[in-house]
Amino acid sequence: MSAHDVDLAIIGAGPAGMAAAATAAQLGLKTVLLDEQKGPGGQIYRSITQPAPADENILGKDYYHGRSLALALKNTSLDYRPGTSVWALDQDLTLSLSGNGQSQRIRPRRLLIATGAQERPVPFPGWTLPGVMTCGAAQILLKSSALVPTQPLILAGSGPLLLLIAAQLHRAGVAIEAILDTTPPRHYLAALKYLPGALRNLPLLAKGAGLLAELRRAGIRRITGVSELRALAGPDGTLGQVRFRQGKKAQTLSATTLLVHQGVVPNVQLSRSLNLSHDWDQLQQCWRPHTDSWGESSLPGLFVAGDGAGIAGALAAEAFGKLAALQIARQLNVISAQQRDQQSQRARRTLNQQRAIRPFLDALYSPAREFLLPADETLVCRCEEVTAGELRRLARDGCPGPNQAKAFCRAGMGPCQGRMCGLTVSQLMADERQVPNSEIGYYQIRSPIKPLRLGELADSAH
Ligand SMILES: Cc1cc2nc3c(=O)[nH]c(=O)nc-3n(C[C@H](O)[C@@H](O)[C@H](O)COP(=O)(O)OP(=O)(O)OC[C@H]3O[C@@H](n4cnc5c(N)ncnc54)[C@H](O)[C@@H]3O)c2cc1C
Repeated sequence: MSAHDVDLAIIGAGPAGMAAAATAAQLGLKTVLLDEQKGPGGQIYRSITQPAPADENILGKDYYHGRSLALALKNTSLDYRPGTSVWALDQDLTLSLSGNGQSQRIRPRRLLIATGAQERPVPFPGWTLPGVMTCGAAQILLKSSALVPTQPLILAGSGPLLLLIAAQLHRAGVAIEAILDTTPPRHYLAALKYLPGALRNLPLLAKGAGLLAELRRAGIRRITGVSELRALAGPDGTLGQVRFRQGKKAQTLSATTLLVHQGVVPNVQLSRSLNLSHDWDQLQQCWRPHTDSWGESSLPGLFVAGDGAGIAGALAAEAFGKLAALQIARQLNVISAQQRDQQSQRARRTLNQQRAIRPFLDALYSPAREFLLPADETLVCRCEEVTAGELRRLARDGCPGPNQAKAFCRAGMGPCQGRMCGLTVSQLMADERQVPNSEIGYYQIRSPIKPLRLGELADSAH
C-alpha cells in the first residue's frame, strides 16, 4: 500500500478502536483497523463474535454489549485486519505490521493508538511459581476457550476486576477457596473525599455492590486487610500453599492455583517507542501519554484513545474512540467543527461521567506498598531474573534511572521488552533515590515491540 492511501490507521480493536473505526468509516474515511487478536473485542469483549462459554450468564450482560460494537464494523467499507501486530512506528506515522507471516509498512494520514491496558505487574515472593497467574489470564481462558483453572483456587488482590472475575468463575461452576483482599483498610478513608464524583456514576457503584452481594450469597470467603502475600512451592515445585497475614494473624491455605490482580495500567509500549510526552498519574500510579481532549498526542496527527490514554473503563474507551475519530474527520476536512461538536455531545457526556468515578476507585484500589515496592528477594524482571534488591543496589551505587540499570543488569531486555517490569523498576529506583517518578523516567522502548520472525524483518527492508 503506497504512502497516504489510508486516511486513518487504528491499532487495537477493543471498544476504543471499534468505535473509532465505525465512526470514521461511516464518515467515509479510508480506514484500516489492525489487531493482533483473531477477532474484534479487545480485552473486555475478547472473542465477542464467538464467545466460548455457552451460558451467557457466566460472562454477564456487560460483556455482550460488545456485540453491537462488533456488528457496527460489518456494515462499513472498513479494512479490518485481525491477526496483525504492529511492531514498529516511525515519527512520520509509518507503521510496520506483521500478519500471516508477512511484514508490511503503511503510512496513514492520521494514526490512532487504541492498544488499551495491561494488568499491573504484581511482583511478590513466589509470583513466578507455576500455578500463579493473573486474574486477567484466567479470564482470557474462560472467554476464548471456556477453560477454568485447577482447584483449590485462591484469588488475591484488589480492584473491581478481581470481584468480577471471581463472580464469572463462580458462575462457571468453579469452587473458590477464598478471596484475599489486599486493599489496605486506610484506603477506604482516603477514597471518601472522592465520593461526590463517584455518585455521578451510580450504576457502576451499584454493579460493585451487586458483585460483593453475589459472592457473599455464594458463601465465598472474602478475607479483607490481607498483607505479606507469599506463594509457596509444594513438593513438585509448583504452587502448594498461599501464606498471608490478616492483622496480626498469619495464615496458610493450600492451593494449586493463585490468581492475582492489582488493577490495570495503560499499555504504553507504542507511545513510548515514539518518545511521545507522558505524564505520571499519581493516583493511578502509572504513566499515560499526554493528549488533548480529543486524544491528540504530543506528535501532531497521532491520537491515543481508550484505556491506553489513561484507565477509565470500557464505556469511556468507546466514547473516547468516537471523539478521536470525529476530530480526525474534522482535521481531514470531512466534517466541519460545528458537525464535530454536534456529533460528539453524547460521547463527551459519557466520557465525563465515566471519568468522574475514577479518582474514587483509584484511591480505594491503589496497590498496597508491598506490590509497588517489593521485598529485596522478589524477582522483578522475570525474563532476565533480576531481583528488587539488585535494582535497589544499582540505584544506591549511583545508577540514575531504568535505562542505565538496563545496561548493568539487563532488566527489561527480555522477550516482554519491559512490559512486565518497567513500572516496578521505575518505582523502585525513584523510591531508593528519593526522587519523584516523573524525574526517574521509564525505559526507552525500541522496536520490534512484538516478537517477529527474521524473514519478516528482512521483508520489511524492501
Ligand atoms: C486482561 C484484561 C481483562 C479485562 N477484562 C475486563 C472485563 O471483563 N470487564 C471490564 O469492564 N474491563 C476489563 N478490562 C479493562 C479493559 O481494559 C477495558 O477497560 C477495555 O477493554 C479498554 O478498551 P480499549 O479499547 O482501550 O482497549 P482494549 O480492549 O485493551 O483493546 C486493545 C486492543 O489492542 C490490541 N493490541 C495491543 N497492542 C497491539 C499491537 N502492537 N498490534 C496490534 N494490536 C495490538 C490488543 O490485542 C487489544 O485487542 C480488562 C483488562 C485487561 C488487561
